[in-house]
Amino acid sequence: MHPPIDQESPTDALRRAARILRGATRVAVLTGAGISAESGLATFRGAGGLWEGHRVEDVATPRAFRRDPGLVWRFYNLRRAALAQVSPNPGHHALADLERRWGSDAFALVTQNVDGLHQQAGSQNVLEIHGTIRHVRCTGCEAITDRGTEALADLPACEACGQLLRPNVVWFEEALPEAVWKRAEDEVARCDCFLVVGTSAVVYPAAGLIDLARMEGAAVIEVNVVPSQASSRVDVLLLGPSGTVLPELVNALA
Ligand code: BJW
Repeated sequence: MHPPIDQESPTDALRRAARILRGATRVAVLTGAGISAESGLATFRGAGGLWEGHRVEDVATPRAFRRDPGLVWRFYNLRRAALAQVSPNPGHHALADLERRWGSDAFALVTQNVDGLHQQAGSQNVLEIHGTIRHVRCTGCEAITDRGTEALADLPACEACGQLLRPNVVWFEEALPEAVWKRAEDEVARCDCFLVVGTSAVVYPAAGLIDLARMEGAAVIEVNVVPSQASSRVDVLLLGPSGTVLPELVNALA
């Protein structure tokens, strides 16, 4: 558990985090929308977030898609277009550096993000537990196709069967992709150090990985610009933008 924030300087917290990380044999990471904020992608919650001006239930549930697929596709097409304009930031690159240091067999990156920026930064062992907006899935034949960031129709149709396509992401009330989720749980349960970056930790089951890591004896390091729902149950809280803090953490390992 981290000491009260006012009792430890940011430098001491960084040193302590580096010491923990250096001693770890296996490392797992959980990222959320905050890590992509410095690339120019909006987070979900809070001022200026993606949900501002949208009710979550209007754009991120299967019911919403059945009710008004045009509205849901407008929301996702805007985000796909934004993706074509952005690139990974130093936070993404720092995590790719960590994977190279530990090796992909001992390092796993579990992400709630659907933007693909970790892979673009060079991360290899990436588990996308909420899917990816670069892929579409047919509501008829279930075929999954990689459409990258190409512009799609307002109501895109499957080339094979003509049925309506949907973004291949996990909406509220939907199950996470089983095999990917199982691997994420395995990696987190086996790690000695769990790094939690840029997530409000309010969405389950992803947020439950923090408790799993703690239960299995891993040390938890959090990076966020403000304390999150997870902060009271982590060992070190590094307050600051991940695009600055993660490169500092990598440097502190040397
Ligand atoms: C920075 C920064 C910088 C900013 N540097 N930091 C147990 C308890 C309670 C509820 C449930 C439960 N189990 C299941 C539920 C229900 C539900 C749920 O969790 N609800 C809660 C909200 C109450 N979960 C589900 O429905 C899940 N499915 C499921 O459990 O299936 C079983 C089931 C079946 C049938 C019925 C019920 C259950 C599915 C969840 C799917 C979530 N999908 C979304 C959309 C994905 C597609 C898309 O992108 O459009 O995933 S919702 C959205 O939230 C998205 C994100 O991945 C997810 C998490 O958000 P994230 O990443 O944390 O972003 P923010 O914006 O919240 O936070 C950003 C953070 O960054 C902030 O802290 C900032 O401070 C920080 N930050 N700049 C560092 N520069």
